[in-house]
Amino acid sequence: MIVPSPAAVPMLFHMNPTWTSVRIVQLLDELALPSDQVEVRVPTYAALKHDLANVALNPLRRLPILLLPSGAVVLETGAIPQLLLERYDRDHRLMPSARASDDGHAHALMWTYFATSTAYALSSRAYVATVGIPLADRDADALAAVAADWVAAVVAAVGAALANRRPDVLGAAYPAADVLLTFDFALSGWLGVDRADVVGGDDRVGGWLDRLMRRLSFRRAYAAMDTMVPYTAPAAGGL
Ligand SMILES: N[C@@H](CCC(=O)N[C@@H](CS)C(=O)NCC(=O)O)C(=O)O
Repeated sequence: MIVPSPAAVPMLFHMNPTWTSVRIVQLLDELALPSDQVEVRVPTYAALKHDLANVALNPLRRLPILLLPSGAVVLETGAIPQLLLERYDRDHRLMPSARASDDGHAHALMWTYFATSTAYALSSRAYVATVGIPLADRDADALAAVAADWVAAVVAAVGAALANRRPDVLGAAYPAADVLLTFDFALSGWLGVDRADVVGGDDRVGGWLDRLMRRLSFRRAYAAMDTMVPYTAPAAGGL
């Protein structure tokens, strides 16, 4: 992958809809930026791993990578959305203003990192235990343990937040965190985790997830998963 230097606009490197970088692709869609404001590049796997220009951007050879016009490189799925929201969500459609006197911004920030750390730690555990491993060779006990941890940690927290009817997060008045968190739920479904486990049998969480998966931005960002995802949301409505 040849990286022009300096990039004219921020450049996001993303590869496929089962990778955490897809959260940022969806967030960019939600930000509704003109296409000349942030460019999305899709390298090949070989380029990510072996191309020297790419390895220089992230020696860990992982995505997402955000390359700024200054040449600065921003890594981490938590930091990139925060930066993009600070720069481009100027009318605070997706996340409450940090200057607001209530705690809406703090709450929203906490949930964006809940998605990209707490939830991701579990969804990626399921990914590693599943992807590329034939069904017969998978460690059923390990997968059951991930599903149990997922329900106890993620579904319980989301369920409690929804029950508290926060208007700013997980209620979609400001949907940035909800959008980021959709990835972990969708990935679990894609990995074959039962719908009952993905939402822990909690109808409120199930309804929230269904609404999120009906968002146009979700369908566009995850379009390539249509043929892969066993869990699909109902077709109408919006969050
Ligand atoms: N802590 C990093 C982790 C990034 C990460 O692990 N990305 C995965 C995709 S989900 C990756 O690039 N994997 C490369 C590979 O599997 O070879 C972040 O949150 O951005």
